Amino acid sequence: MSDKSFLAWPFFEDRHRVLAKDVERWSAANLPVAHGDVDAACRELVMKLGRDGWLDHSAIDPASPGNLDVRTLCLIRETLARYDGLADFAFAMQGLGAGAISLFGTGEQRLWLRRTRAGKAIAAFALSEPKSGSDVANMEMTATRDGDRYILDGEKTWISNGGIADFYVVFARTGEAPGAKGISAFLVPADLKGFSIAERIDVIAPHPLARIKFSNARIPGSAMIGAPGDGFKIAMSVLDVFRSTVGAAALGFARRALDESLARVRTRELFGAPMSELQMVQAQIAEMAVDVDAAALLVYRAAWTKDMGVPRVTREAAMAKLFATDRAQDVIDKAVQLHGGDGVRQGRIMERLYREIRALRIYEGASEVQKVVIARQMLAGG
Ligand code: COS
Repeated sequence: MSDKSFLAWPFFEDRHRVLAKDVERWSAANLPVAHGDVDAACRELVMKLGRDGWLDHSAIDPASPGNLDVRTLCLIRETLARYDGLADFAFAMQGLGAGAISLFGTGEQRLWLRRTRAGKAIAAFALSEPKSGSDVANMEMTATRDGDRYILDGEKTWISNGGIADFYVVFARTGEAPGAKGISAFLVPADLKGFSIAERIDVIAPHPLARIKFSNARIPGSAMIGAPGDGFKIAMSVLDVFRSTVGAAALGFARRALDESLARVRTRELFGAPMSELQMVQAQIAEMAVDVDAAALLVYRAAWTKDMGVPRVTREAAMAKLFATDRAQDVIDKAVQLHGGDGVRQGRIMERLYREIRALRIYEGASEVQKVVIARQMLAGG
């Protein structure tokens, strides 16, 4: 049983405590799913998460718009990640993919949210390019105005849900100004003529991932999200919400590693006594526990700050993501060590966690980018 004492922290309201119990119960009954065919597994997960109401939290309700509750997003991600990394992925990508529409979409664009929340449409966020990952302002993909339409040309890569998504939120250069101020965001349905999947990408913790291509793909002007030139700020605002939730997923992986380690050291005998009696093992457990609690404090501080209506939580979200993903890597590494040979045995939980945690220090802003963001805000006095 995972430590739940954090739920008593003042960051939460009673509705969060109820939700935490419900999502725990749901996860225990439904997860993990078989990962053999990740496309099929993700489709099934999105369907189930939508059917049972969890995706209602991942995007705003077009019928009664409010704000995304970041504490709720984090609690769900933390719990799903503890049970099944692919379930966390499926939940998170619905939110990230639909994020720009939730925050900035027109009434017509928000109609898509009914389908993402119901698990009937799969969403994707298409920002990175082969030549610009961390340096977003340097993107090359273009959206050229042609009367009342835009023509999309270029490539995006590392696109989660690429290949199974029903629509993509795509960022492209519209040229109002050089750099960050000349980028706009578009809602692009996957059946658009001129859109194709250029390559499916395999990674160490498999999930749907692709390089996608646009060749003379024409979309109506009404597909633009926000105003011309607002794309960079839209992308950053979406990441402001979802970066803390990446920290929450890392926290879920780390908690699982700690739970598994506690169970092991209590029962596994070494030198005539349970491993837990060895002080070197106790030191590992203590360090893991401190990292888990410190990560949780940063994650839920960032989520709470955003939910309190602070418009930009860039620094808090960056700190939460940086620390939680980095420390989770270390917690899991220690847990692998405590599991000995079983820690690296294919198909076992520790081996899975060891693979699943790694990408979180890279996607949605690599650790180095988070450091730049934090340092800039500190130096600017903000
Ligand atoms: N919310 C709203 N506006 C923001 C913002 C935020 N969180 N962050 C920056 N902006 C605004 C800035 O205020 C600035 O506008 P003004 O000139 O009007 O003030 C504009 O956007 C440009 O910002 P900045 O000068 O910081 O841009 P940079 O090109 O220097 O940004 C980093 C650099 C590295 C911080 C940025 O490119 C980044 O976050 N990269 C990582 C991207 C990422 O996460 N990729 C993964 C894709 S998802 S898997």
